[in-house]
Amino acid sequence: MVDRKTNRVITLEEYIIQAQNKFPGATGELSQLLRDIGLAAKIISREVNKAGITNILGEEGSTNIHGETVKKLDMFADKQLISALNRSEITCMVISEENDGIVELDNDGGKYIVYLDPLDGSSNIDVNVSIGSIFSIYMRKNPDTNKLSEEDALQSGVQQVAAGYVLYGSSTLMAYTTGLGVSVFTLDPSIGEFILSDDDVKIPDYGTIYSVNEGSYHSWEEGLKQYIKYCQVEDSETSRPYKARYIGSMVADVHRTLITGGIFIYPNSSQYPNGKLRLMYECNPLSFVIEQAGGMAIDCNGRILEIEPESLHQRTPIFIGSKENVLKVKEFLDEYKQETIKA
Ligand code: AHM
Ligand code: MG
Repeated sequence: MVDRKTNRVITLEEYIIQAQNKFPGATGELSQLLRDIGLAAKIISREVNKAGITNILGEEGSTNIHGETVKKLDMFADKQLISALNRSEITCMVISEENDGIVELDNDGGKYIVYLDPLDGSSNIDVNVSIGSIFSIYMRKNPDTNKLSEEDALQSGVQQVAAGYVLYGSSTLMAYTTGLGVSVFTLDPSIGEFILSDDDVKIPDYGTIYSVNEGSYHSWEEGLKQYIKYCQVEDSETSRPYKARYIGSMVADVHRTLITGGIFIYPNSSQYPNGKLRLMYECNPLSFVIEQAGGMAIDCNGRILEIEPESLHQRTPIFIGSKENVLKVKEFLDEYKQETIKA
């Protein structure tokens, strides 16, 4: 996007400073934090792009706290993001998919807490398919106490002050919100800068793509099975059957949903009774972005952002995307829940 006054492109750095200047009392700390994440994203993007040639591909050899095999790039991304956040001494602690418990940073007086999924979709790393980084930023709940605790960090998604993601796809892009709409920046590798590509993205109210791992069909609730059948039935008025698209990287699937509309689902199932995806560093940040773009995100009961978290790494089912699609799946879930209750 080109600045109309100056007729030139706007970089992430410039955009953040311009946004900050609209709030005369702002300390600039959140702006600095977003710039730090932008810097780490560039370094991770460089490494992702040369992964095949530097022999960084493959497994690191250990398993993370969820028992999943850790890839080398996961660890690299985790280290880069944490050290970028440590630089400016604004963040007191980080909670990351790759670390059990809280990671205390050097500045225990910092007022921000950052949740990270450093490299989401890691099963796609070795096959050259899009992956991403996700971040979610909160103010510390008890800034006056000396000791940092999990309690400081356990806040519902509505308390997020900013959230976003970086998608390492055919190009690298960063999308984020501070609660005033969603801005998207694309990395221009020739100058090493994120350039503003859209400063108020809106998700279509209705879309014709559904995105779910259908291999798990037989372990779903009846309501979801019936909804997916509904997506597949022909009906010209609602442009059905829908198309099925599933990348297996939440960031990529949700970004496509943001742009084209439709729905992304990772449900509860007999295999994953509470869903698979993590509330604090996968579902909350992406729900904040989608809601800010005019969409919706729910679990089986209500808004994802209103879930009161009980633990740092808890999981939740998620139904996220265009308003009309999310309301439709909710109708099916509610209808069949009622039937189970009656039976
Ligand atoms: P990860 O954080 O270990 O990469 O796992 C999360 C990923 C999501 O990006 C994606 O939506 C999901 O796992 C895919 O899971 P599945 O292979 O069960 O469909
Ligand atoms: Mg993940």
